[in-house]
Amino acid sequence: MDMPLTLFSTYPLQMMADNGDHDDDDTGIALKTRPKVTRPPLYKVLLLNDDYTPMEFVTHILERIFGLNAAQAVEVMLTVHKKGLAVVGVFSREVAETRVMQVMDLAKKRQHPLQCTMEKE
Ligand code: TYC
Repeated sequence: MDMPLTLFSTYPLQMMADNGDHDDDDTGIALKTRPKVTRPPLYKVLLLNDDYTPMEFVTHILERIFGLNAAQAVEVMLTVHKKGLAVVGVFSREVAETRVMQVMDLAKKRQHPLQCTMEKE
């Protein structure tokens, strides 16, 4: 009987589980093999310092886009200000891309030179 496809939708695991029995060389003997499961890569989102973006704007970004509370946002903003950059979060590729875009869009709208990038962990 055909199984409905949705039963096998197991994202983010990339292969479905099975019973691990595979008669790969047609010997009639089913050997156990480990199903290969891999996790999707994670991406660090980095905020970069500059000399012009107001501290209040960066703090606002960290609260609104990255969900930090006021104290955390000031702390991370000051880390970027002093050290030149900081990791502001680690996300799936899609979420990281969206957050970077949101930061860059808001910075552009307000004409601040703030830079936000992502890199694979
Ligand atoms: N260096 C900026 C200032 O003195 C503040 C700042 C902090 C800018 C963090 C960017 O990612 C940044 N106004």
